[in-house]
Amino acid sequence: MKIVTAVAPVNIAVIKYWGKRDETLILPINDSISCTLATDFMCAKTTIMASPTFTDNKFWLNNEEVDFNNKRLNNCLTEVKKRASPKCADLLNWKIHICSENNFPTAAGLASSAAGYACLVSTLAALYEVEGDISSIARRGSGSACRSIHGGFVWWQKGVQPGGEDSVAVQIAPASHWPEMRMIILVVSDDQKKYSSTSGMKTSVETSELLKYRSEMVVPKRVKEMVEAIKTRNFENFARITMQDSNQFHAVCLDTYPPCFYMNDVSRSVVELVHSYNKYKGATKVAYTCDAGPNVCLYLLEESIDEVVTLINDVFPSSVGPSEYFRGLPVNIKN
Ligand code: 2P0
Repeated sequence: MKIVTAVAPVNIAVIKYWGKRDETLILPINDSISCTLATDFMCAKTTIMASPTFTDNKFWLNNEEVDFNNKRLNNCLTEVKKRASPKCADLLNWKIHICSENNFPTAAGLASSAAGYACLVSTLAALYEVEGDISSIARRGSGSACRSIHGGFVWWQKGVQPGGEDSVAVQIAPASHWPEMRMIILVVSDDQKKYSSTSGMKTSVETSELLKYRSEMVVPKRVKEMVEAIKTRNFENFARITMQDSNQFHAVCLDTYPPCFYMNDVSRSVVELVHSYNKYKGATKVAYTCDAGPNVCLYLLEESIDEVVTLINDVFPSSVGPSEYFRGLPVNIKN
């Protein structure tokens, strides 16, 4: 028998992925950019055991057995097996038991599927000794998962090939390139989100004219500016583009018919607080970004951490959300 374990962290996009041009291959309509968190906080951990004595494939997620007959899981497994090392020929015929867990709320808009599938594919790749880039395999599990394969600042290039061979994630720079960069995750609610990202973005593609404009006219320019801001460590530009892109993503959600509401009053008051703080400082010191849920991620530099954490804790009493997170544990970026 053979046992392998891997961990993969969450990533938080600063240029959002929203919309597919191919639902089966999970090919996006635009490029996206994110930062991957350090692994010790908000990560998925997966252990896989393969044995010639197992009679069935089995999968446990957060200590509950779930159906192995899941399309995305099986797509990932098939793709990994295609690239298995010749040394693993026997192993390919053995059944596997997968055990995966997240150390943060699942499906609360905290990129749990990104960490989950990145971790699943990394563990499968270790099991079958796959070499080379595995981001295009993780993409088949969940689009955003391809970005969690790398640490630091990561760019998912949408690619042009119909089969998706060039729809891969690449590292723009490791975390050490900008060691002062930090995130604060504000868990406004750990409830499961109302509409899944998968169905929300499908409806957006079908109904939102703003999304078409965004993917064709806005994102390509923004991606270039963001890569430049990261390469030159220009926080002012990094923060402005991050906030503008979050706002446009939520505008697309509102332009979707019927609309998807992800942010709530608490998220919006964090947004207002960030703008007031930046105005008071006379410079852009903090950026907010919200995904498909009400939680807010702040990007800021180490020099601002103490003041911003104090401010958040003063303005939002711990009763607003699970205090351990809401009090704003600064998170490092993974190398
Ligand atoms: C992102 N999100 O770039 C954006 C921002 C949510 C809002 O990637 O259908 O869970 O599995 O490919 O990866 C959520 O999308 O969707 C997402 P699927 P996924 O982080």
